[in-house]
Amino acid sequence: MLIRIPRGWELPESAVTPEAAVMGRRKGLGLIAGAAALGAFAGRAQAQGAPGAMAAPRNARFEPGRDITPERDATTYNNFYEFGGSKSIYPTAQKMPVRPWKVTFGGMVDNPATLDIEDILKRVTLEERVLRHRCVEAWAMTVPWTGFPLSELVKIAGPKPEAKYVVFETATLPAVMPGLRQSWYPWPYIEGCTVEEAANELAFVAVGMYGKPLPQQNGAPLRVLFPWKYGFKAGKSIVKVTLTDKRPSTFWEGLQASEYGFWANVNPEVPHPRWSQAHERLLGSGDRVPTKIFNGYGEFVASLYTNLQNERLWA
Ligand SMILES: Nc1nc2c(c(=O)[nH]1)N[C@H]1C(S)=C(S)[C@@H](COP(=O)(O)O)O[C@H]1N2
Ligand SMILES: [Mo]
Repeated sequence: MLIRIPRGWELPESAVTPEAAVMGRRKGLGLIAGAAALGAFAGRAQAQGAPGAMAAPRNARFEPGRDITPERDATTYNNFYEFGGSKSIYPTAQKMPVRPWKVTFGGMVDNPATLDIEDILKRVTLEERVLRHRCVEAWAMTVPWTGFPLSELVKIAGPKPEAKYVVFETATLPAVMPGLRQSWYPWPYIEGCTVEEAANELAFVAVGMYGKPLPQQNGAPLRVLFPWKYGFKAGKSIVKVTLTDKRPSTFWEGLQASEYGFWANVNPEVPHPRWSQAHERLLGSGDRVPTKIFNGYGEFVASLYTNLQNERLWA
């Protein structure tokens, strides 16, 4: 069988010019149509996910320093390519069943296991954190997430001393994910970080947002967050956590390594090959604000990289 992998310039427009596609679509969304769609989606989300609230004490250590993005914007403007290449995948994503949900822990671990999400939730302490999120496409949002430190998830697996990386694999459910038919993408969606990054207090696992269980389009029932990195590192709907001594080949790196590297730390001074990263557009208000190095989280994470100056840390 002949497998032809398209080169960067042959990729569909949605993959290579996210900015242009994004801005146009946003302007076209009528207020009334948007509100109606959201109402319908909220009803379905209630029926499928764990209903009701997901309250947890707020951790005030991570001050966002800007307004929280309206919930409606954060939950109707998404990147989740398994459901399609547009930002408006939220109606399609409602079909993904999020219970029961199992996560497999494996690789260089003391406790290889497949655990139900409910068992994982029993072993962690939930908190709320308001975190800034910066997509590589230069839009950003500020979201109150409910979840727990990534270090707690890694602890459940029990990494062996030789493990150097943590790899996260997203669900692949062809019956409900039409985007998987776009065969030029290197499915499954794999992302990863070093064990040191995973141990950093800022690395987070979200299971809720805005005081409610995560909606499907935002990565239900659990997704990772690295607030100092570009958003594509934040794998959604995780089914597998693997500890390894080899740097994983990640989804976006596999697609276009020159544009989306392994480290992907936010830096306003290192442009994407096709656009500037100096500013970002806030979902909701549409305000254009300067981007900060490490997305403003340098005090927590800069020390992770002092001995890695030869790595391509920023793109
Ligand atoms: N499985 C999966 N995870 C993913 C993506 C994706 O396409 N598939 N997109 C990433 C990108 S590019 C961003 S910016 C964030 C978007 O998260 P949000 O939709 O909750 O804002 O999810 C990340 N996680
Ligand atoms: Mo992104």
